[in-house]
Amino acid sequence: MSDSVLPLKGNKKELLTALITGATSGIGRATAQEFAKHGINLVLCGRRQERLDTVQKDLSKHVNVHTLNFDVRDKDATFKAIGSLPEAFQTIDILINNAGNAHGLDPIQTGNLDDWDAMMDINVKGLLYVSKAIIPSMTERQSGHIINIGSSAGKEVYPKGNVYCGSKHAVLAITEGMRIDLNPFGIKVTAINPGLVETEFSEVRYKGAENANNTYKGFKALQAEDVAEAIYFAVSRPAHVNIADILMFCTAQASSTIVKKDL
Ligand code: NDP
Ligand code: 8X3
Repeated sequence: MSDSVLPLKGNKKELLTALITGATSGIGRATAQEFAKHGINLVLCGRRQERLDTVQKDLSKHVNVHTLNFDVRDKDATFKAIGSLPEAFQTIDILINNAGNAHGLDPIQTGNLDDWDAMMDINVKGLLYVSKAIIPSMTERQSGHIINIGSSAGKEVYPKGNVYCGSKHAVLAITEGMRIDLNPFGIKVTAINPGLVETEFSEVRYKGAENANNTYKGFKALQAEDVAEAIYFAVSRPAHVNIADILMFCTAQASSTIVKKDL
């Protein structure tokens, strides 16, 4: 299926290109797969080159794919990588700011400083660096769509969530700020805020698969593909429609702290 002529401002007729951060795993990788199904060319970003190569190999059968290996915490590396894009990939129509994780789950009084740095540097500052590298070309063209992956943790705070929730509240505030500032340029800005999604997220949070195993037991969590479909829904709306904000849970989840489990 190739319905990649999506309704961005200006009725662009050539194929669209999306840059996805955190495309080596979970929601980012599933979004790359979903976009490839719809004929959207891809710039896939992450730190694990082997995984980038695997996803590229898989999706190159359907669309043009370029990979960028950089750590979003590293300002210079971020600008250098995005500045190095070959001409065919320089026009980014859709930016998916997805790279991010929770690091640790501790009460504030015993929280780990390195974990705090990681969450603020990756989830908040990394998102800003990538956006800063891409937004000028969108304002110049007066066209584009930015989708920031927030979280239900950006809308409510739960025990031991402190800094991760803070980082995701910041993502939501920055998203709303982007929507206001980019309004004169006709650029769409969307927040996608999922609850529990079964990815490698918990392995990172608990620093290893062993400890993470219980997170998704006893209920069917959202799958990365469910979120990817919501993202594609947002990018495929008509030119006059901007999906501002989606909060999505699995059926078993009612809030950050209420999950119906059959254990
Ligand atoms: P995963 O752990 O599966 O994926 C995280 C991705 O982020 C990986 O591709 C990783 O790539 C990338 N990443 C992490 N740190 C960096 C870094 N410093 N520089 C560049 N890339 C980085 O988790 P999810 O797919 O679940 O998470 C994706 C987003 O969704 C995150 O923003 C997360 O906060 C959010 N989210 C997740 C939920 C969940 O329950 N899973 C719920 C709500 C929101 P690599 O290691 O190769 O660099
Ligand atoms: C990830 C979902 O509930 O672990 O953002 O914060 S949660």
